[in-house]
Amino acid sequence: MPPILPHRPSYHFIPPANWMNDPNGLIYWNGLYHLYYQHNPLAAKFGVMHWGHATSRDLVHWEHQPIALSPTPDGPDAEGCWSGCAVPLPDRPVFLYTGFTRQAQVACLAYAEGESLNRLVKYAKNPVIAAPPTGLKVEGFRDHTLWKEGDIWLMGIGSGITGAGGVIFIYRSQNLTEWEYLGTLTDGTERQRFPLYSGSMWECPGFFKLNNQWILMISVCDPYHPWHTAAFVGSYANHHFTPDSFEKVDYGNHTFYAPQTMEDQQGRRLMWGWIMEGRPVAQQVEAGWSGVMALPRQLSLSKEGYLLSEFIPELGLIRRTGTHLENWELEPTNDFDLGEYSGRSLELQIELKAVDSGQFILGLLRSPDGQEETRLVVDWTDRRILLDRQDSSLDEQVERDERVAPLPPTPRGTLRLHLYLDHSVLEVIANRRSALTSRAYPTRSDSVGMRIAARGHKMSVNVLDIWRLNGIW
Ligand code: DQQ
Repeated sequence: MPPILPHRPSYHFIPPANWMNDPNGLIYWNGLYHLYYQHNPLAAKFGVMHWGHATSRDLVHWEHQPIALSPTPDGPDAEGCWSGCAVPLPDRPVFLYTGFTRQAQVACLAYAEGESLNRLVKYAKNPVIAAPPTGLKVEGFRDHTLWKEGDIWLMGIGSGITGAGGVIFIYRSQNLTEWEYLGTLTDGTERQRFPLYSGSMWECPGFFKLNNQWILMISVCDPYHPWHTAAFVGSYANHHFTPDSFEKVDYGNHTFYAPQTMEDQQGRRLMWGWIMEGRPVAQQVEAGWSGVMALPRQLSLSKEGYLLSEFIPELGLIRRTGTHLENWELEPTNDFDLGEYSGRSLELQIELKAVDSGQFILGLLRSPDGQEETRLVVDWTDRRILLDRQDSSLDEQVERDERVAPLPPTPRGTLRLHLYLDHSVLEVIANRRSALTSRAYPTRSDSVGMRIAARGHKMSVNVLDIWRLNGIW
C-alpha cells in the first residue's frame, strides 16, 4: 500500500493524541472560551470516554488543559462520561452529562471548582435522572440541552421511541438536581411531514432561539449508525415545539456530527462539530490520532427562516500570505493551474457569477499528473455542489464516495464559496446556506496542487482570494 502521509491537521483543534469525538460543555467564562470534548486518552479509537479540555482567548489558538472528567469505578458513569453541556450559573458553571454503563444511560451533574474550570466535581447523589420515562420502549437516553424560562430550568434529553422514531424528552427543575418529567418536545409526526430521513434516535440535541424562531438541532442515528446533523426551525410554546422546516446542517452527512452550540459574550450563536475520520480504524490507531474539531461557525437565520452559517472572522488571525485575483473569465477549453498557490493549509474565498448551465471545477490536493485530486464542482446545470472524491486517494481503504449539497439561492446573481483546507480536512460553505464538510487522504507527497476549470459554459470568477495559513500550535 502506498505510504500514508501525515494527514494531521495543523490549524483545526485536535487533542494532544488519541481519540476525540463530540464537543461538550462549551462556555465562555472569565475571559476564556472553554472547549471540552469526548476523549479516549488511551488509544486513537472509541473507548471509555473522558472529557478532554482546552481553553482559548481568541477562538483560534487553543491551550490543552488536564482531563476534566473521568469515569468513577462502580459509579453511574463507570464506563464513560458521555456528552453533555454547560449551564452558566452566576457563581460557577454546572455541567449536565450522560453517565454510561452497559446497563443504563443516566443524567449526571458536575460543577466546576475554582476559576480555571479544569476540574469538574461530580454531584454526590448522581444520577439526577436515573431512567427514561416509564412505560416506553426507548433506544438510548442521552445528551443534554438546557434553556431557562423564568426561574425554571428546562432540559431536553435525546432518545428514540422504538418503532416510532427519534424523540427529545423534556424535564424541568428549579435546582438542576431534582427533575420532573414533562413529556416530549415535539409530537413525533416529523417522519411524515419532512422528506429528510430522521432515523430512530436523536443524539446531541441543541435547542435554542435565533431571532424570533426556535432551532432544534439533532444528530440523526439508527442505533449507533450516524447519518447526519439536521435542524428543525419552528415555534415553541408551553413546552411544545412545532417545526416548520427540517434540513441538514452540513451535507458532509456523518462526517460533521454531534455539534454543540453556545452563545458567546458578543451574543453570537457559535457552533462546533466533530469531524469524523474517513479511514479504517487500523490506520487511525497507526497514526495515533482520530477525530478533528470543526472550525467555529456563527449561526443566524435568513429572513425566509432558514439556518445560515459562516466561519467566524477571528480565523483571519492565522492568514500568512494572501493572493487576490478578480474578474477572471474561464473558458471551457483551458484549465487554469494554480500550482504556485498550492498547499495543504489554505483558505479560499471564491465568488462566481451565477449562470444557468455548465460546471465550475476546483481541484485540490492534486498531483501534477492529476492521478490524485479532490474536486469541488459547482454544477449549475444540475443545481448542486458536488464533492467528487473518486480520485482523492490511491488508498482504496479510505472513504472516496461523493457528497452532494444543494446549490443555494443566488439572490445577488453571485455564489460565494468560503473554503478551508487543512491536510485531510475540507470545510466549505456556499452563500452561508450550504455547508459541506469532508475528508480526503491523498497518498502522494506531491498531491498539493490546485486548479480551476470551466465545463459547458464560460465561468466568470469575480473574486478569488487564497491564503496560506499558519498552524495554531
Ligand atoms: N457520542 C457520545 C454520546 C453521543 C454520541 C459518546 C454522539 O453521548 O450520543 O461519546 O456522537
